[in-house]
Amino acid sequence: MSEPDYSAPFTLYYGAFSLWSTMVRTTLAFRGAPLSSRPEMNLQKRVISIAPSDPQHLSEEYLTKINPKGLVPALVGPPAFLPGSDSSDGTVGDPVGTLSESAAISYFIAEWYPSLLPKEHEAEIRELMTTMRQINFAILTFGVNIQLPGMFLKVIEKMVAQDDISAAWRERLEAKKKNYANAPNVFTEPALEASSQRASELFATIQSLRERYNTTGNNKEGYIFSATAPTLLDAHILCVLARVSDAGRSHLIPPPLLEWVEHFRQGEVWKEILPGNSTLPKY
Ligand SMILES: N[C@@H](CCC(=O)N[C@@H](CS)C(=O)NCC(=O)O)C(=O)O
Repeated sequence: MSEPDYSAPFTLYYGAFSLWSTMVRTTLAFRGAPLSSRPEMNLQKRVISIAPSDPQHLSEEYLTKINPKGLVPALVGPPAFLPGSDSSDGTVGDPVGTLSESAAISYFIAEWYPSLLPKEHEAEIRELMTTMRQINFAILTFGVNIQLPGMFLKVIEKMVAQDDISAAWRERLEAKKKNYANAPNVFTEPALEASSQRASELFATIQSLRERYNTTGNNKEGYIFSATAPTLLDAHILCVLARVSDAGRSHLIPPPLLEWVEHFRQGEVWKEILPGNSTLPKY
């Protein structure tokens, strides 16, 4: 079999204030050197507004050609690299040429840039990435009185009321509508309690790893497993810490980790990713 074309173009669709997008952008910022057999990934980034006033993620193009789930981030590239996935649970799988989960996108980037997923810590990193994805960060951000699903429902009602929209677009909008309508069953007090508990356990585990590897001897600098080489776990957890702290829930975070994330936020990587510093959307 011939080698794939490593100079082929990829596009990362991301939301400027989307937590899961920010994790992928930080992973890219931490990428290090590519595999010696490959050039830098030929990647362009395109911002997609997910604000109710300008819902580009609900557009026909995005829902029918980019990500049928209507979520950011999404990585689009040559099918030789991104074969697509069928979902067995009745939700929409990734079509050929797309990856639409922040973890899957980050693991894909780590195949290209191996320092993001060092072999000696891979099992630990994968386990903690899975744990992180059992936490509902939207409920930790917006609380149980989240307004966004209701706002999007109104937007979608108007869209589907038009007779002249394509069947494929209508189908995807109806699926989004169902999800937004289900929000009151998801954003509940017990769910907030469970996510707070899980987040605080996750942060305690990260803190104990930082103590175990003690990479710099101070709380502010370095990464979880190394003083100088960040992994994709650092990228994802730093974004989560910033968001949980911005959302007024820093009591869930051990003080040394707060020092770590505050220091990171003063640095160049964060300035480029979130020039206004805050992770919170303004809508
Ligand atoms: N499991 C997905 C979650 C992606 C996600 O929920 N993205 C949010 C922004 S952080 C989104 O696109 N929201 C728009 C909507 O709900 O319609 C991932 O890890 O990438």
